[in-house]
Amino acid sequence: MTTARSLLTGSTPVKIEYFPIEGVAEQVRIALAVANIEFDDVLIPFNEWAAKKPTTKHGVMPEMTLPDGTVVTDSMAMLRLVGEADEEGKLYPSDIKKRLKIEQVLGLVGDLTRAWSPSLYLGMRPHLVGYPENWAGEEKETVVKNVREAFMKDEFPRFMGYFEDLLKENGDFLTGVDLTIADLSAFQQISYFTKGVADYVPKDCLDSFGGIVAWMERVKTHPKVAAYKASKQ
Ligand SMILES: N[C@@H](CCC(=O)N[C@@H](CS)C(=O)NCC(=O)O)C(=O)O
Repeated sequence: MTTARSLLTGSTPVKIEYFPIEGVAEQVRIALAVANIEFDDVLIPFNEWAAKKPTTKHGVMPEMTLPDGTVVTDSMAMLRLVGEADEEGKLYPSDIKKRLKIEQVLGLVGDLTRAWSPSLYLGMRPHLVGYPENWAGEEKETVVKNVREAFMKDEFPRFMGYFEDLLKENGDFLTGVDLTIADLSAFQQISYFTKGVADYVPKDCLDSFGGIVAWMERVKTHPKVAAYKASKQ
């Protein structure tokens, strides 16, 4: 039987190609580090993307190339594969009850990402939501402000409330005592809001969610996560 670990390890390291940002690839990079799988972290500069895009399977990154040459697309598929390969069996345990909890959290993270999407696209890719590609000026500023402030007032606290409930119910991490791929995925999306990179999303937006702040600290100080982060500095 082919195991996830045998797919991800071989004579050459697995390769992950993505932009030189955290984005959707960081959860996979951290999972690889936690699962103790050597990988080649290939950073593609933004100015090389136009030439590379047509060579990718679905016109997007990340792409993962397994030691046997198989190309894998989609960060969530990668995350599950790497989780399954964890030598300690904790990142994505085979126990179906544990997996069901993890899947529900991954779905919730997907819902949060989707709820944030209009705010993101209005700012970055306005032509995809009905505005000119070069949209700029006062009108853009006002629309982006209104949409993002509405998100921060209603949707953000609603979602953070669900994550706080999960922590109350499950303890140290979102699905129980162990760090799983659910924590890595949620951590990546939630920490984005604290980076000060999106206008009208204040860096201190999590201050009133003490349970989440404490959980984020536990994720960051998990020995393998901390070792990975330190290795990148
Ligand atoms: N579902 C995919 C989405 C990948 C995706 O949308 N990648 C974006 C960057 S986060 C991309 O490659 N954008 C460049 C483009 O669309 O040309 C995943 O999670 O891997």
